[in-house]
Amino acid sequence: MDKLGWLIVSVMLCRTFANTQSDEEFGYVPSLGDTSPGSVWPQPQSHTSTAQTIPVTIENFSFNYVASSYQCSTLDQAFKRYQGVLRSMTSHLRLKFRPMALQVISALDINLMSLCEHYPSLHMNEAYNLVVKEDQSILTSGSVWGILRGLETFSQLLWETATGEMVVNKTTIIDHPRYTYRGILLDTSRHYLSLNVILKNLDAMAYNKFNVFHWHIVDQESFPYVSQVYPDLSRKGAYQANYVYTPDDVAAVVEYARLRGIRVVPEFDTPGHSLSWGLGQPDLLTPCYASEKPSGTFGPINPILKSTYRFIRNLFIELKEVFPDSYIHLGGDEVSFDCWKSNPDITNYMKQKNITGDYAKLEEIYIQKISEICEELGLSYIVWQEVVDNGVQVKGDAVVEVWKRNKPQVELAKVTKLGYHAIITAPWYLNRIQYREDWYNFYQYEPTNFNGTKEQKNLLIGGEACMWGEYVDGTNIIPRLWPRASAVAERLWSAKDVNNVTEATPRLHQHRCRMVQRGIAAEPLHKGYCIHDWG
Ligand code: CP6
Repeated sequence: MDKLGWLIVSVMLCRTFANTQSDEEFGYVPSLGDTSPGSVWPQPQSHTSTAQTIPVTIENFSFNYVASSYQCSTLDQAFKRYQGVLRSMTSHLRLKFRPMALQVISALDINLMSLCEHYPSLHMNEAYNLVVKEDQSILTSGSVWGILRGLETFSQLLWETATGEMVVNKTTIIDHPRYTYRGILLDTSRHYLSLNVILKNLDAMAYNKFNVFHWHIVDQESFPYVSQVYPDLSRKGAYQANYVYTPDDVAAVVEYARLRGIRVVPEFDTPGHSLSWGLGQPDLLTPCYASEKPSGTFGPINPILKSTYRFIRNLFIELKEVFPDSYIHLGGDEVSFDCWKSNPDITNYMKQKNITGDYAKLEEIYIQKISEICEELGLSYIVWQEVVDNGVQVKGDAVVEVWKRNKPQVELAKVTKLGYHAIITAPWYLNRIQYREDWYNFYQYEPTNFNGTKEQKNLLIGGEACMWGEYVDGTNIIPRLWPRASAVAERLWSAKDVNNVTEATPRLHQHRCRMVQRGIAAEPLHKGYCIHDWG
């Protein structure tokens, strides 16, 4: 045996030896628990497997359409990605020989039963069936998006034996998501995030079956979106010249997401949270007054000028071209009325409209006009809960996002009673951190625990994990999100009764290690180690 061979064997002996020693001495940590490998996260709706394992050849693994299947370039690209994922599962401990086996799995058959859709949507079908057995393994779905989810599941079923052999258990999975909207919010205004980080996060989202990237792209602090109709917005509003998203950058993000069955919903939050917009667009913001003179500071977007609505309309015409999703997020949260109150032109306008003193009504007038622009342009929209709290009537297909941590159940009951679709993010503020396993709370939150009829519960279409950008940038955002966001992923995908943290812990540990192995810098859940180390 050569030197390397001896090294491998001795390392393996050490590991075997270590596992027989006392917990104390070698740091074996029972709190993470043991679980059979090849567990799937988020847990499928139905998963049956036997103890029988079948070897898998992970080099040159092939994905083949069955004769009756539709074919699809989105899937062809996914096959290449997953070939890479499978190859990356080889550990450095892997032995170069494979025990003789009568039957090995070297291919997964694909049966796509409908035409390939180009872009994912709120109503996409993500259900799939997966059967893994010796003679034929087959993945079936009524839609390309279901095949993508099934490929992810298949990749998670493979595991490495102690002798370095890749195997899979004989398995049948029937799966579909509990909720159709499963999002992650990233905020690229408080800190700029490089394209690399955004794409890396889309990889992690795909590994967790998330399907919406809510891109909170601009806010008070900076305006990194490069607009072709209003280039001064980013020229003057970005942190610096290279901290921007050009049309090519946005197209790259949208395409990368699409290939993974992830929608990109951009948020252009108004009329509040818009300070950075004012740097590149004169007269857009309300001038605030002090002692009957303009103070030089600015407040929310000025709702009383015709130019405001011309501007928004032109911008949204562009956004409709740049972002293919049929939804846009209009924001509408946390509008401070102080500046509007100080401005005499606003006061006069409100007198004319007979709404003196009713600033929520003024906000309503603004949102109503923006809503009409969306309607005219054929854009559907999402709004933060304040919009409805302030009495605005939104469009029938609008989605209301419940974020306030104070009694979200009461808000959900109210919003759905009004007949609106809702998504929830209140329990999932991942930007907030604590020195403990805070994913327990994310995991155990039951979205349907509010007073309402069955119809009302059906109006709740999902939720989002939020990562607001005040304290994160490219250096720490990925570990802060993962694997904590995975807890949210399982809540939104798996059955209602999958909420036991004790059962989930070993699976989540395994899933975190799997993400690490795939190049996601997911932080540890607690004490312990991954078999395949980082780096
Ligand atoms: N920015 C915007 C924010 C927040 C919101 N909107 C926010 C509020 C509270 C917390 C975190 C973030 N930073 N535009 C609220 C939706 Cl804890």
